[in-house]
Amino acid sequence: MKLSRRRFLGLSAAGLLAGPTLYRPVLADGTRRLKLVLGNEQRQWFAPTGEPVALWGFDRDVLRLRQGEPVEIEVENRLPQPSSVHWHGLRVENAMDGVTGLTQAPIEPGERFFYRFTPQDAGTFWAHSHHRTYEQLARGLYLPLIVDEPELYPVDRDLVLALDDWRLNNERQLHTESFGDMHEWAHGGRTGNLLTANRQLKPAFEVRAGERVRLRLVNTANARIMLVELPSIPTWIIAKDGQPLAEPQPLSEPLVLAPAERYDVVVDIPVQASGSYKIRDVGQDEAAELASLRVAGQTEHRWFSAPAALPANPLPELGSAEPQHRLQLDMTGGAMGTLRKAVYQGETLGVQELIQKHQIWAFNGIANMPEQPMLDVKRGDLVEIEILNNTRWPHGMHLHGHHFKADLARYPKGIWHDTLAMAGGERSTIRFRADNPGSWLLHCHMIEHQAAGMVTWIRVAT
Ligand SMILES: [Cu+2]
Repeated sequence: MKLSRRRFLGLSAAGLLAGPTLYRPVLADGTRRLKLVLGNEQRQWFAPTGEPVALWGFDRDVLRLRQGEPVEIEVENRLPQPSSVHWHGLRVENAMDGVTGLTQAPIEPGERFFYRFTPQDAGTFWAHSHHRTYEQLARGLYLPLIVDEPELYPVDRDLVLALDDWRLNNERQLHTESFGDMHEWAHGGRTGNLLTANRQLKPAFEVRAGERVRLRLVNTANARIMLVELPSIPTWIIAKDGQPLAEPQPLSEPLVLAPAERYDVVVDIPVQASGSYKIRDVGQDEAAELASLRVAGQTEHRWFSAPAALPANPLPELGSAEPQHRLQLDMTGGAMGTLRKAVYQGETLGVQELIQKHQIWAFNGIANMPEQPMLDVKRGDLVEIEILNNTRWPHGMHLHGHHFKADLARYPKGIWHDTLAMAGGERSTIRFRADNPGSWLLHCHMIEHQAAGMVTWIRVAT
């Protein structure tokens, strides 16, 4: 079954969010130019009676790029704080990675920065601030990012679901006094009291009976691990963290979605379907609706076979050879943990002193960014890191600039990650080829944990 581009675009425009990006002119060298503005945003979550909720955001709902097409993205900062943009999961050049203090200086208020890169991989990604992230992400500075495959993947509808939680105060505005709350930083991080999908309350996406729908799930929350329950209809995972599965895998259980993780799934709306299918977070005491698929009408065509695999992205071969580097990363700290002291900015400090400096987690006994990288490698080296979660808390480990494989049985076998959810006490060996030169972060994406110590870096020689 193949749909024409025109039909696809028409359908997806109706389904919101997956419409074509409005590009500015193409430069002579084939580079697309576009602009993103970081600024204030208001959401009418409690209309008609309530005040709009004041957030920060990008000036669009979704960014859509094309695989292999160079882009120049002008980012203008109209916020009262310095900021930056990290292209989460895109294997860009190091200077474009958006990590302040490591790959670039912050973009000051009123200033701009030009990000230039060529997306190598098609798939589902997201862009977000990488400066004072615990505050800026909680205020809303993120944007779903789709890189389209050159050949249209055959579905009737392509929907993004950027899932978030927000903490509002009694006035139903962002709870800003709790940014930097050390108690939360030492526990599970900042979680909210209002869930949204695409910055909307329980949006209902219209679908038709008989349609095949691609859902791109992105967890954009600071720290909430979601357990996403999809409708009980035929469903397959086709990609994780932007990277296709070699074979689509049928899915019948809720999906664990740690902060920054993404899944692309395909669902087939039954031919006899009617009414509404809910998508819920069942990870909390009470299940909460995130969004729904509302059936309106019928398709004329039918899907007779399971979805095909997406074409693989050009990732480096990992092979089965002995790695050039093999090391351990021992995660410690947090509430109910065993951390007694750690090195912070070159000084060994006890727990009370660490807490005074807003630190409470450590990698290999070091809280926060060490002066020297955790690992120095040559370009192309194979690396294995055994990550030991010696804490009582789950974490979501994110490596910049590379994708890796892990050996956790919870995940479909052989898949790629840029972010790995790890339960308390769990261990996993990740394996990757360090083929992207530069300085790259390895950190927990439960952002309060990163801010309170769970971050290190590796350096890949040119
Ligand atoms: Cu963590």
